[in-house]
Amino acid sequence: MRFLKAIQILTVGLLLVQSAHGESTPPNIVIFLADDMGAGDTSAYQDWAGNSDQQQLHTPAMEELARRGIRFTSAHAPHSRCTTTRYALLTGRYCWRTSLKHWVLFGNHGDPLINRQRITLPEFLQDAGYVTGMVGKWHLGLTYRRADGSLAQGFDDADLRQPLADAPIDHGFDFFYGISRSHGTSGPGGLKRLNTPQQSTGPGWIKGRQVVGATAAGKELVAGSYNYWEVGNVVDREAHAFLRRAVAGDKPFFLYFASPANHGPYTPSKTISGIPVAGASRYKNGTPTESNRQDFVYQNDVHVSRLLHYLKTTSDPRRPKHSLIDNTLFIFTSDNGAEKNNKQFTGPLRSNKGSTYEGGHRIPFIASWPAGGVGDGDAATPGKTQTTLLGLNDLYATLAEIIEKPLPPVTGVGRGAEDSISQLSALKGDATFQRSAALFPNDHQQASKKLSDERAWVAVRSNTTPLAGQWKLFLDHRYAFKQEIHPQELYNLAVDPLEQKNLLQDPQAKPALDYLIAQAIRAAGDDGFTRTVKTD
Ligand SMILES: [Ca+2]
Repeated sequence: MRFLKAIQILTVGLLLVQSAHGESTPPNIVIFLADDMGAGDTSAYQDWAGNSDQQQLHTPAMEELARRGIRFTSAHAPHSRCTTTRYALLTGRYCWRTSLKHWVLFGNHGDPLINRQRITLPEFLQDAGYVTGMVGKWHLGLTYRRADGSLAQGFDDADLRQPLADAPIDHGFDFFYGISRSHGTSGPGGLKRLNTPQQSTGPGWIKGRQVVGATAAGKELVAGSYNYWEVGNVVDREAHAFLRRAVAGDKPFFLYFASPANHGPYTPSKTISGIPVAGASRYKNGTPTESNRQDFVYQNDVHVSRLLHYLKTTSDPRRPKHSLIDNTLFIFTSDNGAEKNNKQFTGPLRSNKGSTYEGGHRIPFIASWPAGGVGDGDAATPGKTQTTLLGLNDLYATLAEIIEKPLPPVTGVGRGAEDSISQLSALKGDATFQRSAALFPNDHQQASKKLSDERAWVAVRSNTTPLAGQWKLFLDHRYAFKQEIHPQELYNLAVDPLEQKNLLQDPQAKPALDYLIAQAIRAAGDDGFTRTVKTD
């Protein structure tokens, strides 16, 4: 064992030497974020989910990515819903520290959730010389303008011909082509959402600051400019256009592909760049699924296959003789657990999207970066599986370590990444990596029968308690709102993965309980943070 350890240390040392001698260049980065997709929704996790070939959706591109790289079986969305996870992914900070303690931003306006003074992940990468692009679903709030150019109060008094006053390009993206929130509520044009001068559904496609389909007829968009069944085509087209422009330059690129699929309504495109999608999804045994929903999940696999194909077949202008894929960190993941509460989609977890039980926030997560030692890049051999804890809020610090740039401070103007801990060694396969702070997943549909603030539960999840196990403590909504500790449920996932036996009153579990409470006290508050900060 000691000999193996020595080899590991030597290997890490060699990588650093390579870096110091400039032989490696900052990697390109692709973060592909599926919507509402559980790990059971991809055949890359078939063995983990326990699905038979008759019930497992076949997602060959995701399987290929997993063979090239590494998949995590305990990766977590920081929250169990769309807006909150997207906030935490882009800021490295839990959304329960903001005014939005749970659930999502509603309506076509929604005051922008990301403060302008905050350094987002794409801004951080811009500062490091990256060209940054986003396609797809934003769902973090927009500010429109009225006809006279003044700031609109919301969608009702907005003039869609005026440029947006706050949009993704104000938060670090050089390029944005996407939609305000989920595709079914981002624009009119079908599914009984009529395109009229008074329509209140949404602006449809946004390019930079411009509403693509704006007309002089109030909120009425250009006929046909927004079509639910074409969202896959459009985001795919714009993602590849961004990549082609980026590769023509000399900067590394960061692409955030926030896929509208597979959030309802299920509207698979007929084809994407000639690849059939609608009607084309199959179970692993080859049987057509004949399911609109499965087709829409499969649409994500088609996107991934097209991105992989592009990266494999395009030369890297910064690294002659290599294709782009060698020095691209490609991450596939989802914004929350499976939409449906069904083990076929959630895998062996309790509950689903909208829950602080594992099914709400444990997600598929696959990463590949051959030049950086994240997987071997060989699609012919099995990939690695990693069981350590990871949160999507960790990507910020992980990328900071990769590009060797210090994180922003956790206080003052220009703060950022308060809850982000680098997972680089875990991505490289170190099975002993332990996340130094607990994870704090949030948003619990089981806490109230109706939508109410009582759903803002926060869990404290750690594998590093003084008591062996994988412990998870549930705190009710008063933690997020008032920093008060009111324990509700305690589970040891190592022996109780389905979160069935509440050990809160078990005296033997007290060391774990005390540890998790101490973690929660340290992490509490809107100005709190959980990453390690050097104070000297
Ligand atoms: Ca979602």
